[in-house]
Order: sequence, then C-alpha cells, then structure tokens
Amino acid sequence: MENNSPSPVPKVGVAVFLLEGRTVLLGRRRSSTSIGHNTFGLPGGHLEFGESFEECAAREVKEETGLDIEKIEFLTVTNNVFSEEPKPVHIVIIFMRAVLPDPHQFPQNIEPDKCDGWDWYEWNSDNLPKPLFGALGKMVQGGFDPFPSD
Ligand code: IPR
Ligand code: MG
Repeated sequence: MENNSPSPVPKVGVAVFLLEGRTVLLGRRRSSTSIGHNTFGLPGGHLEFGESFEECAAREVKEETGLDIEKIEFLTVTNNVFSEEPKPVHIVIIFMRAVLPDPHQFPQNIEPDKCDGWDWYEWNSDNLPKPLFGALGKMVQGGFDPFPSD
C-alpha cells in the first residue's frame, strides 16, 4: 500500500540558476515521484551525503541537462513545506547560480521521465513560463534577481 504520510524530516535540495545572457534555463517538471508536477523549474535535486552545494549543483545539472557549469556561487536559501503534494515533503532549497564555460553547449533532456525539456527564458514575470515551480514563483513575485550586479 502507498504511504502518503509526510516525510518525518526536512530534506535539502540544491537548485541552479544557470545564466546565459539575461536568460535562465527552465524545464517543465514531470514528477510522478517528486513535487511540482507540470510546473517550470530549475535544474537541481537532492543533496547527497558528503556533497558540497557546488558539487551537488554541478552533478545535478550534468545529470539532468548534460551541461558542464562553472562559476558556481551560492545565492540564497528558502524553507519550503509542500503540504499539498500527493506525498507532502519539507525541503530546504539552496539556490545557486552558474554559467556555461562554453555558451555554444545545448541542454539535453537526459531524464525525460522527470522533465519535458529545457529551454532558456528571460528572467522577468512577463516572459517566464507558467506555472512556475512554487518556490521559484515566490521569488519572482518578491523581485528576486539571480544575475550579478556588475
Ligand atoms: P531529483 O533529485 O530527482 O532531481 O529531485 P527534484 O528535482 O525533485 O529536486 C528536489 C529539490 C529541488 C526542488 C531543488
Ligand atoms: Mg531535479
């Protein structure tokens, strides 16, 4: 029998704003086993035992898109309780940013069971796809800017 009771402890996720010009990489999530089904989210996933945030960011982006990244930097952290999900979960999400060493690399959809495909979107509320993954939507509403100020 399926267990729909909440996970007893919070998890840690790492999500990556992969920046190219004024755009970010987003994909529509397919989440039969995870959260945010049909919402557009950043590449990322769960922190593994012993990993640094930077290592997790690089691993998850590679696993999900085939892309190598560099200049990986911490941006912010959010505390997220997904109580309305089929399997409620509490995830602390570490948001990182990074860029491509080779801007001519194209993202591949390496995990089609988890994502419909990746594309680049301008980071403003008019041009972003909808619906956004919950935590990301709140950041847009709050005016969060993942781009460096210089
Ligand atoms: P996986 O590890 O399957 O990529 O998990 P995810 O994409 O559901 O990630 C969960 C944490 C996210 C929201 C940063
Ligand atoms: Mg993921």
